[in-house]
Amino acid sequence: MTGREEPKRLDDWRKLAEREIKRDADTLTWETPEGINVKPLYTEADLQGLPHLGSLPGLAPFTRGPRATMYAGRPWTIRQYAGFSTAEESNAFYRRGLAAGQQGVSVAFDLATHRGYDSDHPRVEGDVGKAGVAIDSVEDMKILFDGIPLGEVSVSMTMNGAVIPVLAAFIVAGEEQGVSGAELSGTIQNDVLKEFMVRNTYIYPPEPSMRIVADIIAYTASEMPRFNSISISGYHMQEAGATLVQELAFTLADGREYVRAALKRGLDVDAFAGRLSFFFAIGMNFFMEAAKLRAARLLWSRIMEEFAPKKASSLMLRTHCQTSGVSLAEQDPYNNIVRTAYEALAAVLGGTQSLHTNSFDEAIALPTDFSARIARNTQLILQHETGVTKTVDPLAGSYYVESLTAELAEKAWALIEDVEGRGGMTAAVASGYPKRLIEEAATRRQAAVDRGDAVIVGVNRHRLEEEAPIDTLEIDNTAVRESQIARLERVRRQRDPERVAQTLARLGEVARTGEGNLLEAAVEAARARATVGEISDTLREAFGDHAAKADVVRDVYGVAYAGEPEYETLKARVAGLKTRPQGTPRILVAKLGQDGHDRGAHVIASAFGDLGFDVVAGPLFQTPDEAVDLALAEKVHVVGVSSLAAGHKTLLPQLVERLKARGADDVIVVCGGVIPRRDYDFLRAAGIAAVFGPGTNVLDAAQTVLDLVEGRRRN
Ligand code: 3CP
Repeated sequence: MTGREEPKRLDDWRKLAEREIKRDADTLTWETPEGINVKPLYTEADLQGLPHLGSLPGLAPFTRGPRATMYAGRPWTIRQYAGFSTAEESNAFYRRGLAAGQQGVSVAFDLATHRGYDSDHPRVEGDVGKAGVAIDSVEDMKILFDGIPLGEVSVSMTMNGAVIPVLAAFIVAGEEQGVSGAELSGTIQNDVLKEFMVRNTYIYPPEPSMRIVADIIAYTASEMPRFNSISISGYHMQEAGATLVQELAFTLADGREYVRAALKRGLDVDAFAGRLSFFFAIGMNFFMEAAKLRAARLLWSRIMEEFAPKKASSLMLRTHCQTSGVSLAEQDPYNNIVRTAYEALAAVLGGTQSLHTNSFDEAIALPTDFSARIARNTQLILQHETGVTKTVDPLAGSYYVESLTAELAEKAWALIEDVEGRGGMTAAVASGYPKRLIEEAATRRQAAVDRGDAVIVGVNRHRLEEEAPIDTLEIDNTAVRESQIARLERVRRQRDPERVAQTLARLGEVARTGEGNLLEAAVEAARARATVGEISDTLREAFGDHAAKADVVRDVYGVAYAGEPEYETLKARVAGLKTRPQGTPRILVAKLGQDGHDRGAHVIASAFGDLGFDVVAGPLFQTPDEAVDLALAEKVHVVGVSSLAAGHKTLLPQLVERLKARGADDVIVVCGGVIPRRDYDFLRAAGIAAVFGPGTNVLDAAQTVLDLVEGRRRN
């Protein structure tokens, strides 16, 4: 078919299509959450005038991939993100993974480490060793990589808040393994802007946090040429509910901001740009995800052109991808294997450099050896059995995928420019703008799932009558904490206290004066065996702590439901309580411990608010005592705790106990989030009135809470 004949032939097609479906063919157009109208048919005509066509892989603007031969020359790195419990246990897990075909290591740290607390700190009692491995000092880091040659295996570390002490400990662990900084290869996440937006493992306010990023870029550029200084991450944005356009735009806008920060520090663009790396989520919108990676490379090279680099590699976007955690369901969990496989294929067709595939039990717990094996094998099978590695960018030229690439690029560029108009990403983040857009998208998505407009098999369609339990991994965090504390005490006993004090004093001076490099000073402190907590506290003294404000979006969930009988009935019930003795039901939506995943809490706060509840959105990182203080001050009927980082068994019973101790046992406590079924009885016995696991319909949860408040349902 030639372009000239097409209009008439297209007309014929439309007539035929409308005869087939007996309605207007335009009704088949799907409007995605990105606001892209996906048509049922793309043709050659859709390629007309697309500006990005005709490029080649390995050559700017790299739309078709950063390497000339891509996977035909070398497949992507199978890099599974893992870490739990102690350094010994995580080390054994990595070694088993590497022996079984994994190609790179990716460390998950526990939340205590993320937030710069040693394992013996009272604020982190529920967090040690839970959502990742506990690292307190170089001694832990050495154990973590024992028997893993750091000169050969590249190591990625997801660390942002406590990035200075953790990277310093890694560098020293390398040194003591006989591997110099120049030989170390790997990546540090070091992307703080998205922490303020979605992930929340920040420690310091934005300005000193940006200095930390720039100091790390400067240090690695001169001392660690094989090391990627940053992993500019959209992953957590999509996990928090962002559309793909938002994920793309905000990530690239963050990248632009980091380049500016490094330039401001006096670096030459070509000295560091080639070692900036990226990280995206890959969700279930298959073709759009592949197109997103192509659009990302195209736009990044456009952004980098502004800084006039001389090296072509400075324009190149290289990325890690992870299949989407939020797309996985607790219900009928083996479906998650299938979801992950499709997502992995989309990442590969989009041209990722490195990939993590989630384990099917991710929505419930940490992976077991069994689920980790399936996740790893999903990639090995793609690499060895499917033939997808043999041809570079096999989707190129597809009418649909090229159109999507162009449309995503265009929409994301408009949002990038919008951010630019607001003074760049640091200013936009400070104003809460991107966070608000993401939360609105998340709430809209939740309403679509609850209404059944967005189908999730096994959750809101084809749900099983009865779920068979699966084996999940449980961490005894009391044991982990005790063993960490024992090692910490040993480290403190054996080190030279004077040297520790001197190196920490020097670090404090570098932080306060702005003279010198923070990482360089922290490496000295780490060599002296200063701990992660001590190094972080030294920086806290100079920079202060950041506290985010909890804003809740309104009129998004309710708008999606307006007029629906179920929603209106519930709303009327809530309104009816206003005139009854207890008045409008008041709920505190609380986050306990160092768990910063707040999408669920915000969606609940927003939806309950629209239903007419009085909602108090609690701050992040509360201790049970602090949550009780707030609950009593605000005179709430209900405390709803959102828990996504496995601290529930420690922190929730404490909360109930403290309420009782303060004579407030009439306050109803409910919880939701990533809570395995096997813990439900434990929590109920501890006084939790209702547990809402993953995949709970928000209206069902609201109804249960209302029943509890009205006394129709007993605790
Ligand atoms: C690659 N190479 C090639 C070819 N392809 N050489 C010849 N022919 C080819 N076709 C070379 C590269 O130039 C490079 O060498 C080496 O092979 C490795 O390739 P790579 O593409 O750089 O791959 P890798 O080392 O795996 O690095 C991938 C990136 C890195 C760049 C993306 O940043 C990375 O590994 N990121 C991972 C981030 C991560 O794991 N994050 C986990 C987040 P040279 O280096 O010599 O050039 S987990 C968060 C989960 C949620 C949460 O936060 O809790």
